[in-house]
Amino acid sequence: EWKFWETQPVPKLGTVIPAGTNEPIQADKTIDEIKKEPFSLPDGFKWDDIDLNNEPELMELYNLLNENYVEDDDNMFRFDYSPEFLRWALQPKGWLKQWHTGVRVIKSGKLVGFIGAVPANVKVYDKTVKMVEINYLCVHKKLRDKRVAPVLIKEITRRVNLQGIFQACYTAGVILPSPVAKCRYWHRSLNPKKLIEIQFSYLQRNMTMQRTIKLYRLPDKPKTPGFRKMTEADCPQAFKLLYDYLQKFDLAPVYDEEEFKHWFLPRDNVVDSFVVEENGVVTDFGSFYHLPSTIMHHPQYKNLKAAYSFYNVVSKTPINDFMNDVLIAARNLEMDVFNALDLMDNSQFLENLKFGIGDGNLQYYVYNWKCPNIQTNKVGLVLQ
Ligand code: YNC
Ligand code: MG
Repeated sequence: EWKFWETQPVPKLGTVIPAGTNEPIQADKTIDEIKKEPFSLPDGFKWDDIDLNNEPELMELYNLLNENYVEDDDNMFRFDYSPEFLRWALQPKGWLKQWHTGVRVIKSGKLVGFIGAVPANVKVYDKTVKMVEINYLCVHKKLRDKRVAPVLIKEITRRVNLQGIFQACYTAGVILPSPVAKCRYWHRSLNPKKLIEIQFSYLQRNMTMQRTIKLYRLPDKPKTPGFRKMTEADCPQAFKLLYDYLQKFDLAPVYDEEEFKHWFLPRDNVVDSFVVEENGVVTDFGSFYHLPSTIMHHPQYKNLKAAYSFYNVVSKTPINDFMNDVLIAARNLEMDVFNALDLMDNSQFLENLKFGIGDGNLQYYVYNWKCPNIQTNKVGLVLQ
């Protein structure tokens, strides 16, 4: 057990870290302590960085993930990150091509593995640390259980270390040594009939389809005066709202205004943000990203359209009213479901707005860091 992870600077499962501890496990390496050569892949495979600005390469990554990335526990749905979404997620300020690390079959050139890193400043308790966020670790189904994932992880670590960065954060559905926090997804039906037909959700006992549709019905348009899509002109104020809000969490990104614009200015079918603005004053901010899933075996429906709650901050509108407007906006973009984690202040609206609890947890990790566990409502970090 943990043949790979026990070699890594991560806390062993079950260790309790004393209050007040908040530091690296292993000291930063000097440049000559970092391997200059890439780690060895099994025979017949080679490293190849993916150029996301090259359309055919972007499509190769899209297809690898579309066919081989994360599925639900019952293998009914698989994430279908769009090409534009992958560009957005993997090219924030400071992105590097060598952190879009691919593995190809030498003979055919086929892309069969990937891992991505992007730079981020992350606050852990009272320290802000330059890290990377690791995401989109994927090994082709035909290459599973051959210890390729540890090689991908060691190689991205080497490439990140070469830039003077020694910490990383990442999330996974699986338990690894050792989670720093644990969150749960909740789901709010927007198109209950479809969700039931594809068995994403089930008709409750003593409920008819008609009563279910009525239960989840939302008004035609948002109700809060001044609620609208965020524009570039809103960014200085919306940025300030979010920046100040994130200070109160024990695990949260620290953006500058440029990064705020990257992550939150609306991009069609990628990310949407909304504000409440009256007389030039932005008082509330909310956002979600678009992450559809492929429905793997259904005669009629091929695709599940899902909105994922990103960051939300209210300073004037009651949270339930504001998030209800966000739900309406998502429904008006033809989303079938709105998903949200129970982190930040989300538990204040989940039950009131008819979200149902999901199955399985999302575990949060910080590589090469030791600190006590963070309560779910003190997590202020949402990865894509
Ligand atoms: C996982 N998700 O325990 P041990 S999340 C990390 N994250 O190691 P093999 C994982 N490690 O137990 P396979 C992992 N899943 O021997 C498994 N492992 O110590 C560990 N799935 O490797 C596992 N994407 O190659 C074991 O397994 C070892 O062929 C086994 O490949 C695994 O992106 C995987 O869920 C996940 O594509 C690639 O199953 C494959 O099964 C797959 O024999 C579907 O691996 C897609 C999927 C994962 C999504 C994600 C975050 C990844 C974080 C990686 C860790 C980053 C560390 C920080 C690095 C930078 C440091 C700096 C500075
Ligand atoms: Mg493998």
